[in-house]
Amino acid sequence: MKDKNFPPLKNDNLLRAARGEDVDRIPVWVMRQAGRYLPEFQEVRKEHDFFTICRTPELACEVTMQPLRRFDLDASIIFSDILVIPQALGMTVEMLPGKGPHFPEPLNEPKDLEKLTPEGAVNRLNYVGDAITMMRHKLEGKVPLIGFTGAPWTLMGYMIEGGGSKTMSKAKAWLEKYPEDTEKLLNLLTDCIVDYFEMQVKAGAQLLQVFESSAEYLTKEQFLFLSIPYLRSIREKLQDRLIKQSIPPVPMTIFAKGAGHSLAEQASIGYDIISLDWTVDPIKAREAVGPNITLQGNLDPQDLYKTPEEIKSLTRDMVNKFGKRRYIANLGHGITPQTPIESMDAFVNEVHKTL
Ligand code: 1CP
Repeated sequence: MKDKNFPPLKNDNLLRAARGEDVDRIPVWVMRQAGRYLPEFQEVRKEHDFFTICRTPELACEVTMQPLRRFDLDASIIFSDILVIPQALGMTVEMLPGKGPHFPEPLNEPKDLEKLTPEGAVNRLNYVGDAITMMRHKLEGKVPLIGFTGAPWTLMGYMIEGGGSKTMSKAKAWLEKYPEDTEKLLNLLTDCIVDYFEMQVKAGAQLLQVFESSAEYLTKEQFLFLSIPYLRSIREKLQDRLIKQSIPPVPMTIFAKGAGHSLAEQASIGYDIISLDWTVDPIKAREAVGPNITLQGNLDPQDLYKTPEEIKSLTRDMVNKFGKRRYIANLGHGITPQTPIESMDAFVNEVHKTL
């Protein structure tokens, strides 16, 4: 935004690819590029609790910057987590070392919804906006800054399971037992996400990604019923609000892991970019979404355990399949803590050699 006096953008390849314009080189970034595979991230984590890093703009900016110092990336993503929304709604979320997120008091039954505090929730997330604004200045226009959220179904899953789950069985039981309360909760989360995204754009986010990471637990029918309508509504409501305030729209990405069965449907809800997990064939994806959507993805994160030569060859094959227009290179899911640093260099630099 003009009044914040942000430095001009020097590398806008990500935004060009999002708009379907020509690029100087194929833009590449990596989901979870700031994270546990980086020793310097581990150092910061030794000193600070996970959510303290998220809530302290200086620390959030420092870890957001870490991968950009090492690798020739074309985007940064603000350091945070999807679970800051349940926290802002009044739930306690802890990050247990080696185990991941834990909710001591998950949602067990519909009356627990009364404990949620949607009024003013976005104000309790102002620290994310502060980190975004600070990061835009610290980036000095090097690359664009991505903001993000979890999608309603994915957040609902964590709020009911109380943490990660291999089956989402509690959340799926809830869907069957309480269809009306499911709708109520998904709508509540949708409204909160729209407020949150509006705040992120005003703070300086230049692209927004919605993580529907738990789409993989839904059947196609459930995905079309429990995910697509809310994703559509997030985008429509946000764009309406931005237009009313004469704020230019920002490109939006949907990453629905495990929803390769519904690419045409994902392409129909107004998002600029569809991010693919590694199970989806790029050529089939392009056929399904048509020419006017940008695709992002989708190297298998496990491929980064291979030798640099193998990684380069797989990366070239991937880029050749996607083609060079309307394409953003990425992994098919987050980078894992076990990934060797050299693998990131092999991946990122090989993408850039292809154009
Ligand atoms: O660099 C970046 O990409 C920004 C940081 C980022 C993002 C985009 C983090 C930091 N988390 C996320 C999103 C996120 N968080 C998702 C969506 C993306 C995905 O599917 O991977 C999900 C599902 C979460 C929830 C979460 N937070 C998990 C998964 C739990 C599970 O088993 O289901 C975990 C392990 C976390 C913790 C977390 N978030 C981020 C980091 C670096 C970590 C590791 C925590 C630590 O340092 O102890």
